Amino acid sequence: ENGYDLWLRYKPVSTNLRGQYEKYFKTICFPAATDRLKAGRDELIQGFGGLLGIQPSAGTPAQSSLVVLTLDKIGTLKKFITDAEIQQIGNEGFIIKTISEAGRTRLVLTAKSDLGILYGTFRILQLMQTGKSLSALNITDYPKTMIRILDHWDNPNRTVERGYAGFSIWNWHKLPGYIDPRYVDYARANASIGINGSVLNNVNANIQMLTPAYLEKVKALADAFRPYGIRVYLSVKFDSPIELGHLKTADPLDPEVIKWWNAKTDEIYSYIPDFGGFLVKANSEGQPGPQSYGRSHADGANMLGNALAPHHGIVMWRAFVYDDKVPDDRFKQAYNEFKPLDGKFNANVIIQIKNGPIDFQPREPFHPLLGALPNTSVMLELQLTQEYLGFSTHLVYEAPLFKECLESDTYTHGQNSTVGRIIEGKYNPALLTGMAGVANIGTDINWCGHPFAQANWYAFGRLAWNPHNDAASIADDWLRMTFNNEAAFINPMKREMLHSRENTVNYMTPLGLHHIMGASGHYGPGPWTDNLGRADWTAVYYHKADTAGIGFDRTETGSNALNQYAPQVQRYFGDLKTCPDEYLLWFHHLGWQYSMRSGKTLWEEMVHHYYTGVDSVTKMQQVWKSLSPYVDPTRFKEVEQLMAVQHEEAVRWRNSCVLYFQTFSRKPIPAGYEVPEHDLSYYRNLHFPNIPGQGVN
Ligand code: BDP
Repeated sequence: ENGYDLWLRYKPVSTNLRGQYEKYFKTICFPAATDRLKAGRDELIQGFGGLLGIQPSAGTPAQSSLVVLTLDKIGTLKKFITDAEIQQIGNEGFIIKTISEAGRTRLVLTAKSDLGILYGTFRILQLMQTGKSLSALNITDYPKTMIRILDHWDNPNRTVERGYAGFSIWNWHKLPGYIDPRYVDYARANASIGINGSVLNNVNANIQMLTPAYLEKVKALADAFRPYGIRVYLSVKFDSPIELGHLKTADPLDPEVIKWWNAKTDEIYSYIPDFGGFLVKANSEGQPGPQSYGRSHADGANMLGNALAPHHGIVMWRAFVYDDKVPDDRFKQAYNEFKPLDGKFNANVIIQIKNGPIDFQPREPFHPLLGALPNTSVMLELQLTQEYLGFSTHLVYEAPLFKECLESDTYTHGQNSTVGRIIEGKYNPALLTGMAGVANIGTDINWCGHPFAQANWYAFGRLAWNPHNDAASIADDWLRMTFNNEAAFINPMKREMLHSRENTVNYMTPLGLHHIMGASGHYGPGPWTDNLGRADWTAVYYHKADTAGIGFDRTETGSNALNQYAPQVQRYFGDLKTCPDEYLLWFHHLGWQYSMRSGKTLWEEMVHHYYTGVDSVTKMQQVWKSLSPYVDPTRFKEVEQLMAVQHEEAVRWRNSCVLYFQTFSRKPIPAGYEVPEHDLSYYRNLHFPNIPGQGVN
């Protein structure tokens, strides 16, 4: 095993359920007149072959013990399906039932669309892979969001911004002539978790992607993905009319510019009739945008929206904007720019908002724009690639991080108006909904660099499908499908996965510290970073440590960023009596002697978290060692080695941060904790050339 098969391994079923499964799949009725149905049937056949070692024969609906038909073809079996169920599943959902009639038991999978059938086939396989009984199924399921998409930050030269799993899987040079089988496996994996879109290129976009030669290549990928229900999208550079079209301006209100985008968009659709649309990073980190021409985000987004509307395409316009010319807390800038534009965006424009206000930190409070744009379509942007979570050497299961955001109560629509409900479009059904994950995929044989990083791709899909799924059951399914169904393996490893994100917060950024990573490539610790192109890229801007204390005061006495939240949230984070320890230094600047809930001083508590973080990695290593009987040798060894690297890096984070902050606290490391091996200058002087995944900052 090398991890290539992801969670679609289809290894032989060894439990006593085997007999039950076989009964259902001896004769199946699954006519496949379209590519999408064929994809579903092929997957089932492959799955039955691997799981059960059987090749089912084809039968009529009456003869078959598994019947897979869209609702319009289901005939007399329709009597088992209620109108309410049909209503509920929408266009992408499905119904799976175990039906007993005249002494016979059969499985029926039905849906309105071929895509619904495809999703249902993957569900049947998942049930078998995770050891579930099929004898009394009554499943009605459908995606709770519309756009479930991976954002690849891949460049045309195959480097990947913040990519830690090798190079881009898109081999632009060999496209369109050569279709790597990997593209199809990519699409299968995505379809298996309900992902229905893929942005192929980096948000820091290269205009090359819009040239005819590249559109041919994009078309080839779109054709490969189509059977799996994956639409392709492109990131576009706002100044393309100048750089590619040789116009004098890219002003979104200029008639020539409008004409250029309309023609370019029509051209794209002449290659790819179901092209999804554009993703745009504008007026952020040096990218051009409408503000460069005195126009607003809405002017820019709507101009592109108008070009796409006749083709039913959409614009995903990013809210990740900040500018060092604005002399204010970076936390506040996105809200300040977008809040006044609520309701001004076209119906096919959706605002893509990161989970937190700064940038995918190990822990962030939810973004204040979430819930603040009731008349605008919004989607959540999560980062699967571990830019700030130890790259692909640290085992960090991100679902608890995603859930923390999704379950945050924004109070913008009364109590319990959680981010998850906002993302589902509960409060304004007319709007588009969605979730984007910045992909962690590359050319590494196991796709994601770390065998456990696959779980983040998997969990993202499951949460985009249903934000109310829970992190533990997703981990459970993933472990069973990716490794085995042994309780003695699943239970301890699931516990480690569920703790892994908090462990990492502890050894990187406890108590609400944020953005204190190394300057070059965001690798390792760099709390001392104080001299970069702009203040809001440094660490000292965020931790504000001095001999009096530490933390970013975002209350009324400080930047008052808290003011952007609903009053209940303001009070919760603003009042030291209620602000959880986890968010303390996000919102408060406190003295080193500040007395924590635990009775420790702030300094002691911080030291405690850093040491606990490292200890928990040691414990995770021990647990993994004890599980060797349950894991194939290749993957066992790989994870073992990566955990050793993680441990070493966790120690470096701990020692660097504790020694650095000690220069301000001027307090000893409390007794009982191991003394750091080196002094601060040693850690400050470490250099790591050729860090993977370099980006714009
Ligand atoms: C940050 C990355 C940078 C990206 C930027 C973005 O450091 O490389 O370009 O986000 O989201 O996380 O645009």
